[in-house]
Amino acid sequence: MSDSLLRRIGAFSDVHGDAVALQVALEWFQNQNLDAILCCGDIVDGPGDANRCCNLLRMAHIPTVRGNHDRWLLRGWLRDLPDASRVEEISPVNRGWLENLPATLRYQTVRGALLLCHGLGENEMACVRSDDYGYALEANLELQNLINRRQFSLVLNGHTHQIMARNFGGLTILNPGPLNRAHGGWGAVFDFEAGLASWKQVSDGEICSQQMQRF
Ligand SMILES: [Mn+2]
Repeated sequence: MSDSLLRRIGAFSDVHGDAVALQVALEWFQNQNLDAILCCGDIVDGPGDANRCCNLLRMAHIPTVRGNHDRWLLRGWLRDLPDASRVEEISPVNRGWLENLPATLRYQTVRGALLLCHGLGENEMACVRSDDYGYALEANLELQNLINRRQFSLVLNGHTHQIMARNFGGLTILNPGPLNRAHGGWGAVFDFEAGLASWKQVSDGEICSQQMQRF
């Protein structure tokens, strides 16, 4: 990882316990000569091995922000969700790692400042969906704040489980989609120099290119 402007990154989100997909994705991303590999949160809750997911991310030093499920696990909230992770499954070192995940991280790219978050900014539950239009966008306070403050050119987020690259004036929102294979097994390479999003899918232990979009 370099401290200079990011040109091309790998990103994924909403792992939800899928350590198999995470291992495949990390190995693939690590061979792509990327400037950074970033994770938009929601590591836990889902069928699979949340503790192993934490191990993989922690040992690979992947910058990760906190998702709503990561917060809920630590607070003991909504533990009756289907496939909810149990806090006892998570090793003390990984619990500490989860506790210390920031809500947001900031980066500089060749396309301007990037905000890494799970939802929108500090709010892990806020989101923009690919089919939100009109009033849904106007009434989206977190989105309007991000657009109007002009502090960031790029938001890299997750939470919706939808792949997306949408421009709102000077703000581009990029969502790599959910890495958990039950939700699609998505990850993405975002090329800020070329303005190109390339979504990848994990299937049968391999990564396949699926969709590209200019942003
Ligand atoms: Mn979420």
